[in-house]
Amino acid sequence: MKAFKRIAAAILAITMIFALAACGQKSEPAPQQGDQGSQQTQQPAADSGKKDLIYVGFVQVGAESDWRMANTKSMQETFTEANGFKFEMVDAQQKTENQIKAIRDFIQKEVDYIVLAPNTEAGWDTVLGEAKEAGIPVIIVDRMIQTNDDSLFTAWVGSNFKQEGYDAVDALAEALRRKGIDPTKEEINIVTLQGTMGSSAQIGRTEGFAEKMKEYPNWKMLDKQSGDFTQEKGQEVMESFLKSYPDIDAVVAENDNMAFGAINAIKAAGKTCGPKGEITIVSFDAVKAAFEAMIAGDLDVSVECNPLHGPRVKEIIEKLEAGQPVDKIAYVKEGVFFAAEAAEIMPTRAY
Ligand code: GYE
Repeated sequence: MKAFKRIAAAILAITMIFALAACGQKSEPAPQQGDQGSQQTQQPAADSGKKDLIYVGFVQVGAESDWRMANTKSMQETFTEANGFKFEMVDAQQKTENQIKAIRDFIQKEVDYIVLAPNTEAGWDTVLGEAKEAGIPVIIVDRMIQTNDDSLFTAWVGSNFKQEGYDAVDALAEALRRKGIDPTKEEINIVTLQGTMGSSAQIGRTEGFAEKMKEYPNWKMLDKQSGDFTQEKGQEVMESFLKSYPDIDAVVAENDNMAFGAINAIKAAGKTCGPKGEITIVSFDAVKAAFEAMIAGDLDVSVECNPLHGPRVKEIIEKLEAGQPVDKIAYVKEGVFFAAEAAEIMPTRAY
């Protein structure tokens, strides 16, 4: 499709030159269309005034968290004109229906690639079918979609959220140990602040944690509720948990921002948290502000989730442009960071 579009554009350009010449007008330097229909789709002609930009439409979830802001920045800094791209982003404000509309708009605009960070997993088949019909490759980043038809997307790059859930169990056990609490013996009462319900990050982290937590029959999950990945809602949910459960030992916050809300709620309730506090907090993402919260002694540990997908998607697009195969599914490697090491590691963090 892409090659076809470019060949058509080249033919059109040549036709226009002849038309102009036929009209007896002074011929300007031809407006180059880059490859002039050849298979080498990347390089514009040396004398071309304007590069042959690759048009990328990015459908973003929203601006709900530090992670998301870092993700947006990574995309914006990667898909620049200087790098050969025309880039447009839609902030869907955490609404899947806004994302579906944005995809339809990008199809209308005939973008070369659609990059989708799906808000929730379900309900993509129809609209991605429309993108496929239009010949526009869809690259999925961050969260995943549920579909029985793998041909609806070209590639996906993101995190193994279930693994992150497993890691959070190990992280909580270790954080307790570091406080002198034996995680295998004492009763540990836990509450979870869940992310956006139905999003891969929520599903994977909740399921992974629940599954691995079975290794500790002495741990009890008192309650789980969604804080929609925002600090504000995380704080609200934590406030209500603190009212309902007087003996919370640990909080699992499915992202750092909800942990920040939980810290506010805990302090407002006259309780303490962090490595020296009564309540142990485990969160996900490991954004810079989480390191600050660990250094401040409020947060025990954060399980990393890497948002820097811009360069990864660029590499996928470049391979596709060159006709090379790409991995259908690519997971990003991630670590776990504890408060005790936060001050040392913080300067090395990119987000
Ligand atoms: O953990 C959270 C963000 O999907 C991995 O979304 C992403 C999650 C991330 O709002 O902070």
